Amino acid sequence: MGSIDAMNFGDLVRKKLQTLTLVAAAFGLAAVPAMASAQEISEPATTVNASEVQAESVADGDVVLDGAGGFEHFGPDMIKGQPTAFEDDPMASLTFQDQYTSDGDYALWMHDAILLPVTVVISLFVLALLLWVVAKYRRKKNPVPSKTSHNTLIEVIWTVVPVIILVVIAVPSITLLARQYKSPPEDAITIKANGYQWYWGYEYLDNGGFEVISNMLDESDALDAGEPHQLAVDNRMVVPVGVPIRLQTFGADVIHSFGVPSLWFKLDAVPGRINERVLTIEEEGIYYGQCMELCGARHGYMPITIEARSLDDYNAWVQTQPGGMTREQALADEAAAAAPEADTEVAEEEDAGEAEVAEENASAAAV
Ligand SMILES: [Cu+2]
Repeated sequence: MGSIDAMNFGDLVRKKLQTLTLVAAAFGLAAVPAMASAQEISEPATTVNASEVQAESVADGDVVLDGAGGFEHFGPDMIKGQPTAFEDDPMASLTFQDQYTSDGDYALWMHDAILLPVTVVISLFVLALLLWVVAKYRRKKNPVPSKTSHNTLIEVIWTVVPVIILVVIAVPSITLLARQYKSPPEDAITIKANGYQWYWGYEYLDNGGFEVISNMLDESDALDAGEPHQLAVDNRMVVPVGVPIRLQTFGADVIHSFGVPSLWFKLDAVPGRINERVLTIEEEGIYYGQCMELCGARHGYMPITIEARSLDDYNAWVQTQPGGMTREQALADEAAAAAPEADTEVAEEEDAGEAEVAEENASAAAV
């Protein structure tokens, strides 16, 4: 008899634990990570242009010209987004990197102020319940177990409370999702990150269409430069700060993923389609990321280094690149490319007019 009653109480406790497990699983769903907003666009013709530029710059043997044209890259003192080793700072190594975008600030706040406290409180609550059951209802202390199988009040509570918790989490969670899906404004600067096996190429579509090929530095070069090995690259992705960037990703061979934790940015780079998300960096600095989709043998050796600079510095850097021009110059070029047709037409008309005059003169002379 006693053992059957004990099973009933055990079922009750098990039921409660199942509910809590469901709640914990639901948290995982509520906190859906950054998602790729995908647009099915066919690969634009600019790639051909870019590979030409690439071939050119490789032929020059002087790929990205550090310090060329008076432009100086940031030194290691400007490193802001990078992982922390446990040995250096155990607490910092356990949590997210400092955030340098407004989405990142929001996500970090949601984690620190909502998710983590809720998780901690629920975990402690379940632990306390377990300890309480183990201590109070052990066989020695409680030889005749209770026959309780239902308790309406407690069942209502353990249904309603998790629902309230989920609703509280859903509000900031959906807000964060919506923020990440926001389309870039029309005047955003377009930069396309191409994932190759195994390096990145950054195409500056609004600045002349050149492509910067970025490879990982080997250990001695990285340490000489004062940068972390396996994150430092030879040619950085230079971007303007405080300006919305229309960051597109594309996989040139297999699926890669462009991920920079301190900028709250992760977007898959898929062959045959362009993914796009807006990125606005708040502070000048150097931010490290990595390919975040297993893409082959050297997947672990295709880091990302973003150097965020003032718009003036960015424009200066752009002009040190083969075929690089500021957006104003690029727009002026476009306008000029459209204009000559009109000029030629006018010139042809003038020529025709002159010929007519000459003919008239000739016939007059003949008379
Ligand atoms: Cu990759």
